Amino acid sequence: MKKEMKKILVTGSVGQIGSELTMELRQRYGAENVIATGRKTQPSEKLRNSGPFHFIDVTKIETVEEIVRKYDIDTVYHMAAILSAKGEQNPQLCWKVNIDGTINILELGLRYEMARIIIPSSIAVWGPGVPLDNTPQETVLKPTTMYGVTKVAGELLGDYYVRRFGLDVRGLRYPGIISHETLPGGGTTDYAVEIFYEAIDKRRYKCFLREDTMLPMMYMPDCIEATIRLAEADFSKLKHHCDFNVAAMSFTPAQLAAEIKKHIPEFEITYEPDFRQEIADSWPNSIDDSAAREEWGWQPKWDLASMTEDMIKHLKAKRGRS
Ligand code: AKB
Repeated sequence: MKKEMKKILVTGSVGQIGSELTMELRQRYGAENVIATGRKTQPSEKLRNSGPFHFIDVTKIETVEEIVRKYDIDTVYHMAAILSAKGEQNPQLCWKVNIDGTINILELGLRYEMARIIIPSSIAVWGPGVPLDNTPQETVLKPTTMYGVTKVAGELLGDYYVRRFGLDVRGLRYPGIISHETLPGGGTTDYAVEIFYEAIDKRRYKCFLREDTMLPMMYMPDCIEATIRLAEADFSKLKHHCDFNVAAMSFTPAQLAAEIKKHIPEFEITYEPDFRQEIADSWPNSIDDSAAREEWGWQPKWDLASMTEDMIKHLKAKRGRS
């Protein structure tokens, strides 16, 4: 008989999404029931003091298995990944972490008859040939980045484990995630977080994408809500498993800068596109998430205006600025 969701392992818990997801899961399921893990980066005091934390390496199955056995883990939120920009600088590491790490988690899921595994995917699964506006759930997946290649493979692997072994695996395609708690690292959408820090600290920002680069984005509270809502959805109602499109808002750097200017009128933005422009150009402008809305009730709450206001409020308080 399958276990229930009682002991949760979060990989990549020191990262941008993992750090906030862990805190929310601890709130909901009890701090001692959520085991946070990371590879090298030291956790914040807040994270370390809020419940168990261990260092593991997802590419070395024995280091993960030790924690699975120690805590009798039945659920994994597998957040550890190398993102798009870092993946282009080190494609082999990207493959190793994202593919070896994912299959290790899936194998442990089978071995220990886990109740549920959540493996996020990304808008990076798309590439040339895809409709750029309102990109459908079912469409061609031909990414041109190593990160995208690993995310397509991760979705297919997850779906394979569902079909072949009956393992409960779920995943959603994150857009760029914007947050004020932990900085993102190594992504193409990172500009949409950096811009807020620089606007508050220096009143100016040099953007590494062109001003008209439209990308799908989401505010962290919506990201956490989407992830946990999918994890808690009734499995029998899911027609898809590891590849749900989820959308919240889309904007260009120029539109974000204009929104920031409403709160910080002196703010100035300049543009100096680098290698990340090509990555961004291969991703959609906006996505159709009707499958997520129908199958598990996805409904975003934050838009560009409300997210910008909230980001500035929190970051001003954090940086001690008025
Ligand atoms: C990245 O930019 O690589 C990530 C993503 C969209 O998955 N934020």
